[in-house]
Amino acid sequence: MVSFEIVRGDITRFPAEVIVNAANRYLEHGGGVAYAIAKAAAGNAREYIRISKEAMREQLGKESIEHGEVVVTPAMRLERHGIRYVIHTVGPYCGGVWDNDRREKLKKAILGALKKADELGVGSIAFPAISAGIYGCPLEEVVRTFKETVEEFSKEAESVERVYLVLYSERDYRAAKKAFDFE
Ligand code: AR6
Repeated sequence: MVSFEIVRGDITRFPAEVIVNAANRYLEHGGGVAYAIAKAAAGNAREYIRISKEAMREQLGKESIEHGEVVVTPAMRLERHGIRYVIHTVGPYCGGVWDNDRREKLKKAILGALKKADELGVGSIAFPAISAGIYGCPLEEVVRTFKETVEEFSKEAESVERVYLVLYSERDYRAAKKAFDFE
């Protein structure tokens, strides 16, 4: 059984073995949670961007990733919180618009990270609200898509037992809880 919980917090210090980054295709961690993770992990975001791009070349043999593809980087300074890996995944850009295509892309992004966590043999994984920030997807839809995707994944999960969705602001946390309980 896989549990799914919505919590409030800062993902850069959340004690899960894997934390997920809401990245862009080029792993240029310039803003949002990506910048926060990069800075907290390496001390300097530019250094973590270099490490991420190198990992992308090694793991995928290319310079950009598609929805569903993921890249793993070491936790570095985040290890002090019990974090072992960072998995980078890319959600859809919405700009306020939501449709089936975006839902599918977000599903792929979430599922890609969950499967990679299983491959790494970890028990816990924490996600930020992928695409609900700079990419402008409606938070309620993002929460719903998380719930659906984790349910689907739980049928095939091997090592992963606990999945967390970490909301940064109190407002987002409340809205996410509401959307989740409503389902
Ligand atoms: N802990 C948890 N959640 C956070 C944190 C944190 N420390 N900081 C922000 N969030 P975003 P996106 C929340 O914009 O929409 C970047 O530049 C935030 O409040 O980070 O997928 C990438 O490089 C929001 O709810 O990701 C891409 O170019 C959620 O994390 C682009 O932004 C996601 O917001 C990706 O945009």
